Amino acid sequence: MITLYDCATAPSPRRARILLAEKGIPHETVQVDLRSGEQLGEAYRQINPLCTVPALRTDEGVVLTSNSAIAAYLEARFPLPPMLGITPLDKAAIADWHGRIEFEGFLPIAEAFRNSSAAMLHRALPGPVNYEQIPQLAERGLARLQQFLVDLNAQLREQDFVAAQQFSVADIAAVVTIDFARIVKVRPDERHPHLLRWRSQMAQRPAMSL
Ligand SMILES: N[C@@H](CCC(=O)N[C@@H](CS)C(=O)NCC(=O)O)C(=O)O
Repeated sequence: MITLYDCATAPSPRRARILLAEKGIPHETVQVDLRSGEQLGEAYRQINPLCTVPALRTDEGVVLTSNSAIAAYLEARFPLPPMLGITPLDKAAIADWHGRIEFEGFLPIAEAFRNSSAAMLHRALPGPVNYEQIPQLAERGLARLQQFLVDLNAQLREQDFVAAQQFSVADIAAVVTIDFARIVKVRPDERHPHLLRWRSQMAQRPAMSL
């Protein structure tokens, strides 16, 4: 049985959770309590030395430690419904937006949050090594996040999905990222009408409430 190491309150494992649900893949879930630091404890370190969630244990017993690896594995094992595109150009468009959402959306939010929150003191980056906060990175993260909202809104101007006219991992990552922005008190508003329309269409998919 596939096992997802999850944390119900964290955004990164939510991507894997939604992907598993959209594909209808049976699995077990183990909660890792990030608030109490369980990810840094010896037991979880034995499972994932990177001390992050999500991690996914495959049927073969291999532990995958990133959303990218998890999506690649699940798509190869359970091709339908496709979430990474089918044609070469669709695959390229989805990979392009998936990467942009991580680097231009998710990471700026993480930078803004982790470099300013008292709860993240000495924990400016996830993982086994402690890093100090750099307040200027929080400021830059907020500025980049505003630009990301503008760019994603423009991308959705005449489209129902983020990439390749189909539901994909790019939509999953974008929903999780837009919702995660609340942690730094940012929400799309009337300046982003296409983004708001797309987000309310996405809310009709049951997996998006996970
Ligand atoms: N590259 C990873 C990033 C995972 C990640 O950063 N997860 C965060 C939760 S959103 C985490 O495990 N944080 C642990 C910590 O802050 O110590 C992926 O997306 O798969």
